[in-house]
Amino acid sequence: MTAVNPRTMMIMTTMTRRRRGQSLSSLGRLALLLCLVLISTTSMGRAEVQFDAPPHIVVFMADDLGWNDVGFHGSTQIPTPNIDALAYNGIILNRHYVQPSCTPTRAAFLTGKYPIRMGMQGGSILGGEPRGIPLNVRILPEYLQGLGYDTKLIGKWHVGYHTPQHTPNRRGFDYFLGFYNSYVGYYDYRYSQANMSGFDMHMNDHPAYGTEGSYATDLFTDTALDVITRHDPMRPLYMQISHLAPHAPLDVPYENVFDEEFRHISEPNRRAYAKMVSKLDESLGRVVSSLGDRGMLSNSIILFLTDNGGAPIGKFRNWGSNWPLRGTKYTLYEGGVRGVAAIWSPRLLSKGRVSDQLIHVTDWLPTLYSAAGGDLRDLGPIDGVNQWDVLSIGTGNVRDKILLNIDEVTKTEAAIYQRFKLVRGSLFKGYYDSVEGETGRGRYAPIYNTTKIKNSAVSDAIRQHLGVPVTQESGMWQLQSQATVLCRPNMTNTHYNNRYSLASCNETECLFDLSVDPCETNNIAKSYPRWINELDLYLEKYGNVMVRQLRQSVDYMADPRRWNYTWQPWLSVYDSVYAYPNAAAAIGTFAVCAHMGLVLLIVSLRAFI
Ligand SMILES: *[C@@H]1O[C@H](CO)[C@@H](O)[C@H](O)[C@H]1NC(C)=O
Ligand SMILES: *[C@@H]1O[C@H](CO)[C@@H](O)[C@H](O)[C@H]1NC(C)=O
Ligand SMILES: *[C@@H]1O[C@H](CO)[C@@H](O)[C@H](O)[C@H]1NC(C)=O
Ligand SMILES: *[C@@H]1O[C@H](CO)[C@@H](O)[C@H](O)[C@H]1NC(C)=O
Ligand SMILES: *[C@@H]1O[C@H](CO)[C@@H](O)[C@H](O)[C@H]1NC(C)=O
Ligand SMILES: [Ca+2]
Repeated sequence: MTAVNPRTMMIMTTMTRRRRGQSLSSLGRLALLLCLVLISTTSMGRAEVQFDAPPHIVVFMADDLGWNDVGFHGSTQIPTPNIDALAYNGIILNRHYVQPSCTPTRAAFLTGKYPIRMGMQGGSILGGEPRGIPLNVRILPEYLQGLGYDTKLIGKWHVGYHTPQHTPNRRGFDYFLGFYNSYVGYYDYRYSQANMSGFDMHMNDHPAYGTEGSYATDLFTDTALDVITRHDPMRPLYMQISHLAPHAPLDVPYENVFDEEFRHISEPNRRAYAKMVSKLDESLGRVVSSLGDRGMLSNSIILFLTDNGGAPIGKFRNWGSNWPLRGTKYTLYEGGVRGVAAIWSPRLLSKGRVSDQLIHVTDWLPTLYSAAGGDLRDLGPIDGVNQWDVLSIGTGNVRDKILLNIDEVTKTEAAIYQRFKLVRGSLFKGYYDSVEGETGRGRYAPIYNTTKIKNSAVSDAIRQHLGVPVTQESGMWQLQSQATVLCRPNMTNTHYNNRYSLASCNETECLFDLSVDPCETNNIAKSYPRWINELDLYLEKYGNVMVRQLRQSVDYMADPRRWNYTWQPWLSVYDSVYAYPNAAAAIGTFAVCAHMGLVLLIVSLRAFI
């Protein structure tokens, strides 16, 4: 944008602040105001929005949900009738890629940028770690507010809270009920990190003392229903329900979950996990019903997705399963990054199908913004692409490449180009690379109860409030079979599980042809040097623009003991290293606006002369 060195900016800002005692945020606001005035006078007569009213957008995000833990991917072990109903009546996004852990996925979702652009490509933010999405990056709810949306975040945030400026209310959400860190206990809402421990549930800027005691999934669902009930249906709503479930710890719900339903699962932890997923499913049903009751469903877009793959082993083990995909959360194998996802909306023209379109989590910013009637040019340079039109129509492709990640600290990287995927490096000597989790098949698995899906709250709501027939049971079987990954797609036996020996990629790079080897068993690097070369160039292009990780050591000033045993912002934005990019941006915006202003002035003066 400007050629000024960011360090110079930093120094300039510091000087300005010292000299005039002027606050950065007011400088930013001034810059923004000037810009708005200029822009509103120069961009009159923009194209009208196509629809009568912008859609309500509900994003339902699960945390660490495994590929194999929804019915529509072929396992009957954990019944998910509401999630399945949404998927079968909408579009199953069967090649939806995310980042391998929480913070990077959420950052990518909210900004439309690959995390490497912001130094967010590494691990998730630890409690007390002073970093977050840089303040100069605008995020999805801010853009939607610009289109008149009411914006609500319920549940997990996890993209920074060290200063008040990094918290949801200052970043485009006009309502927030949830937690800042990577997880909390399901009943006590406490989070612990190193020798620090404290309460982490907040309503807007305040600790939500007194909410503890109800199961987190219920707290978030009840809050969502409350938001829907109070919402004026004439105003567009953006509601993001970022559930804690089914992230570890395995706290089972006390109510509304019946043991008989899970008796076929012999591993007790897996059974606990199944109950947690079941509550998640119930939550979706209640939210969709409530949208129906308020007359909002007929103009809604509902996106269901997980932030990363399940964790069948290791850190934050939740006994999720990514079978038959290889690898777990944290890895760049399919089990880590090919995330469960589905979308439903009456606005989608072609529904009731499985999409193999390549989608990356960065695509949701432009896709939802465009569906909301926004002009994509507002979003500036991003990595996400608008998938709405091809999703809706059901043909075409807008993406044939995805950067899965480059992590310069762990030395892992991966990318997809058409059928091919290149993977380099491993974590913990490949510990997470070959695990999948339970198959959920076999003689103890229950039959797939499609009647239950047809009678689910989601199906009921669609039938009743849209007056349209829902996908029939025969259709469900067909979609389920299409959405089920077979390790060797050309084999016809669906229970085929006799593998090649897994190629080890921790010492050499691996190239896989996902079209015939979605389970990443067979390294074909030696046979396809041209593709290695293509993918290498692609990775190098991003390697060159990568911002080094913002990783910070934990600041013990964040210790909840200092803050009434509650996790909350502990720094002022001036103390924070990452205030500077923001200051630079404010000055940058101001400089550009001043420049534009001058040009306009000159042009108008010329007109007079
Ligand atoms: C917690 O651990 C850190 C680093 O080990 C130490 O500096 C700090 O004093 C400890 N705090 C308490 C209250 O023990
Ligand atoms: C690669 O993985 C194998 C086992 O999967 C392990 O024995 C070996 O030490 C690993 N090598 C490196 C360099 O991590
Ligand atoms: C399937 O679910 C329906 C309704 O939810 C129930 O009545 C029926 O007994 C179930 N079928 C089987 C075989 O479990
Ligand atoms: C498997 O099937 C796909 C199309 O479904 C085809 O393109 C591919 O060549 C087949 N591979 C083998 C090894 O038969
Ligand atoms: C401190 O936390 C307790 C709950 O743990 C709460 O009841 C009390 O109001 C809080 N005090 C302040 C000053 O916020
Ligand atoms: Ca996660």
